[in-house]
Amino acid sequence: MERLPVFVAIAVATISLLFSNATFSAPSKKVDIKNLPQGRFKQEFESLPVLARARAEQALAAMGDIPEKELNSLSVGKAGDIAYADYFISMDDSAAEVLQAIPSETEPLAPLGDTFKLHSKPGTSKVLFLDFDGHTTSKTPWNDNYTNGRSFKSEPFDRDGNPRKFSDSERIMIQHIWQRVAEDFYPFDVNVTTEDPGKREMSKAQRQRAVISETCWIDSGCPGGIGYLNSFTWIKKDAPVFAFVRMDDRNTAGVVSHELGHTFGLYHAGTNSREYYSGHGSGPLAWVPIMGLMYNRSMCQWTKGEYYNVDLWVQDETAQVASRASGWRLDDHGDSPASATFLAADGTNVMASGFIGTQNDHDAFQFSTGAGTISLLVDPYNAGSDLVNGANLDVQATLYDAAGNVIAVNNVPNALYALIDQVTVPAGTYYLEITGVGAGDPLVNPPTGYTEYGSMGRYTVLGELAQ
Ligand SMILES: [Ca+2]
Ligand SMILES: [Ca+2]
Ligand SMILES: [Ca+2]
Ligand SMILES: [Ca+2]
Ligand SMILES: [Zn+2]
Repeated sequence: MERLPVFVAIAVATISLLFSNATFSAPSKKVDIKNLPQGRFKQEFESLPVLARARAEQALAAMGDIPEKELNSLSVGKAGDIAYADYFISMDDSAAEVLQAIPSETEPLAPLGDTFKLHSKPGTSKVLFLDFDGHTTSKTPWNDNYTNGRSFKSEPFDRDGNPRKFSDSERIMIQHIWQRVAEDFYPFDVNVTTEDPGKREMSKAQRQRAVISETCWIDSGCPGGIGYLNSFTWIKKDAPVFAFVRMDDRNTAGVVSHELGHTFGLYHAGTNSREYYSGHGSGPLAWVPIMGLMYNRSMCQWTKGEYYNVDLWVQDETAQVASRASGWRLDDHGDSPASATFLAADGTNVMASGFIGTQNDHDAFQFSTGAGTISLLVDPYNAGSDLVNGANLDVQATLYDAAGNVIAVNNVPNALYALIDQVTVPAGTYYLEITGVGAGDPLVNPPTGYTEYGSMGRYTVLGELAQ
């Protein structure tokens, strides 16, 4: 697996910018398996036995139209298994910022003793297991294709030089990595967990292990992450994805979600000229797709290609994940006043929580108040007033009266939360409707923000009613 040194790649890119603007903006070609371009992938593919070749063809076909530049990071193994090796950093010059290894969060999300008992959908048999305490990989295509069949061991996740013990700050970091990955997969019928389901369970279909460890077992040098295409659906194999990175919790979680994305059959979210889109914007709403170069942006969402200069060949990513996971998480609150969830007041306070699970999900809540001023805050999970912290949901809140008239609408610009603040109302019954929204315009040049497509996730409601 040879890579161009970064400076050569930059020089080549600069030259193509100078001399061939036309090629730069032309749509990229898609992979034609019968007519592969000369190169490593073609060599690997053509040296396969017929059966393995058919398997590889099938796996690629299941992803739809793949851009040809994707072949850079794809390789095909002896049995026709297709692997992604993501050398994120060499693809982009923002590498210097990326090597931040200090956790961005210092507060735990759960008791430290529960760090290895976290579940985003307890009771669901479909599992994404984030494995931090070390793992021995054996009898998988990784062994067949990379270590001549030998088993190999990954050391535990470690940031303090003592791999035998998880310090408090390591536990906090693990919780935040889990929370971010859990948020990315929250709309689907899968349980993101830090608790080991056991060897037998992990070899079943619709179980996927992600090993977070710096132990590198690839001779040709370690990528940021590596994973097998579609391995979420594999039976009798526990072929993990690996995140080899030493970065902060945000970027580590980005690599984990990206590699898990490949196991559901996702390819990269690129542009006409680049395999990985590196995102746009600055501040709390700086955006990048999970399947792009997902480093150093606060908003990191699934996409269906709604951004400027997008490649012609893009997937509807959430539909793809949902189809592999055999489903979405069931909706928690009715979509209209008629099916609204009733909020009982505790004194003058109301509280609720829920999630926006699809683009069409509206969650409706009903409450009664006396005459006076009322306020309602809708806050995405673990997002602060000017922070994103792994949330994908940007919310809009609408207040209706009993007759269905809109009393107030709020969607705070440059932040994810919504606040209906001190609205004066007569006594009566009211409805609060919550939905996911976009921000800015990612389709123009220069692009800003995102569409509502990936705006999904958990929220809490805090209300202050009149007496
Ligand atoms: Ca383990
Ligand atoms: Ca340690
Ligand atoms: Ca919902
Ligand atoms: Ca709903
Ligand atoms: Zn990738």
